[in-house]
Amino acid sequence: MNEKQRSIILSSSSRFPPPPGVRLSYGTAGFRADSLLLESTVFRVGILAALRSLNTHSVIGLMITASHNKVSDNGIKISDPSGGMLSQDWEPFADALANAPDSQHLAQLIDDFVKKENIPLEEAESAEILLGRDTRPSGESLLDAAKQGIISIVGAVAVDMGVLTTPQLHWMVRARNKAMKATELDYFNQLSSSFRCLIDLIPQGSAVNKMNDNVVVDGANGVGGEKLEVLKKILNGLDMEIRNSGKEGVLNEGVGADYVQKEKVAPRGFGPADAGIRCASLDGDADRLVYFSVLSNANNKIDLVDGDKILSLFALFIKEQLSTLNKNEGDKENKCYRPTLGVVQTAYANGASTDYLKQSGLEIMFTPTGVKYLHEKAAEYDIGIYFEANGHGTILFSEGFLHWLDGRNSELALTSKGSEQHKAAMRLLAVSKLINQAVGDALSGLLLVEAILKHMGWSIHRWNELYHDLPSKQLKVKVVDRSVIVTEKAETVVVRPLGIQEAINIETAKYPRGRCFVRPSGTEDVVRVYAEATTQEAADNLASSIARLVDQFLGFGNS
Ligand code: 16G
Ligand code: MG
Repeated sequence: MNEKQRSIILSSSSRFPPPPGVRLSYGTAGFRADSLLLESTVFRVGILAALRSLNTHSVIGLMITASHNKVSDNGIKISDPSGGMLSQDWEPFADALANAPDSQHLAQLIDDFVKKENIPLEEAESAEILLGRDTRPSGESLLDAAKQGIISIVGAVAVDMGVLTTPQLHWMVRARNKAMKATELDYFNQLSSSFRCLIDLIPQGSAVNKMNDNVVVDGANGVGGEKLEVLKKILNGLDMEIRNSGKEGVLNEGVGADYVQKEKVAPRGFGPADAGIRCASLDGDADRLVYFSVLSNANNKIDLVDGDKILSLFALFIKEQLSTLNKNEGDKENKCYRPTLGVVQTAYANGASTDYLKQSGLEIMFTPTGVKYLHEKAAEYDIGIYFEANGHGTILFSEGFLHWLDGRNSELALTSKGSEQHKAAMRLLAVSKLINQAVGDALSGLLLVEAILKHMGWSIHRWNELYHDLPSKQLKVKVVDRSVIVTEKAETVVVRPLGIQEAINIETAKYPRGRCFVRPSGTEDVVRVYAEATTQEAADNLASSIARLVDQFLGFGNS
């Protein structure tokens, strides 16, 4: 790099020294820590985003958020040109940048990387980075640090998009790079018009009653609740009440999708008076969605309808529309395109959901935890549906299939307008516009669930009855060094330390339908344990005994 560029980096980075003695790592979905530790990291990620933009000749996104974590935490997620997560090849560079001890080392790292990747620095190229943040109070100053990082690369421009959900920012980055309309209003308009289209296509006589019409949403006291209030104003055809929209309570405190899914209790603001009503919960940056219904007689207990069941509902609907579309087409090659349809889950998927999906004739693949893995796998299909049990997921449509579908839809509009086949084509097209193609999105997911339930005439109970979850339990174990655990086969088998998997197998075999796995967290300094069995007591016992094993093998010995 030339002297001018070098001296800008040296002088601007000296204003953002790294906190002494702290090592931050890129993790599963970006950097996350106490907000007071993050200025330097966010500044440096600003530099990385500018370089990535130069390298890809595309718009990049930076989102300041710590998702479902506590309000005093914050973090930064990076959106690649496709709207997906940062390419994994760049993660080591992100790690190295964040941990460079001083400005000189930082400048050297950048210089080396620019040379290695042939990044067109100082070649009059321009770079553009869209910035978003959630509602955390630390967001504004961190956003400023990101801007300073971005503009310390010559030719790079930072565009502040304001307070957004994470999926909104990813959607905008994708739209910008496809030269599509990309404002927040465009996002809302696309969601509301495709939702309306699905509602207008509901078969006459679907059994909809008043109870089924109403949904109550927990906004986690975060950005999702705020945005839903805006969306609600332009939505037509959905009776929605929003609670925990952030005007009073604390972000993620006793509220939100992560809390509801992990604790299996109703969030604050919900109680026995809501028994029987369809309820949904978003996480702090609105990229996760779960449903639940409050039980009338127990203290805040709920029936949880998690990401696995959302996945099952989506898969069922898509499969039904595809088979209607291809009905009676026999061997007519050009008319009957049989798209590949695949479902992607992680080891956290409840075994009952996997059994159900298999019985429904769907192809299921497993990947490690983390959206970047699921998304990549789902993109291998014409229609790939992925979900984590925690409620993060979406449906991806391949360009090739959408192109064919568009053509088929126009043809059907001419030859058999309003036929079942034509409606199925229109529904699939509407789903592809409603559901976020960049990343899992609680707002668009919610609208799709609502549209499908109305289409089926189903209550939340009918939906929940698709299958019965096997009782499960999750625990976390504090260890000296979680990286000692190495897993394979989508995190279902531990290959290091030696011997631990054999011990897990022996323990698990004691429980009918027992299933158990351990994995190092990608976001916290812990090892996570998941156990499943036929009764809650058995799942609890299995999880506890495996947690003890983990502790024996690599803990502090303090079980
Ligand atoms: C991050 C991931 C989420 C995953 C979670 C696991 C993204 C956008 N988010 O929040 O998908 O389930 O990490 O956390 O990839 P853990 O590694 O601490 O269990
Ligand atoms: Mg989130």
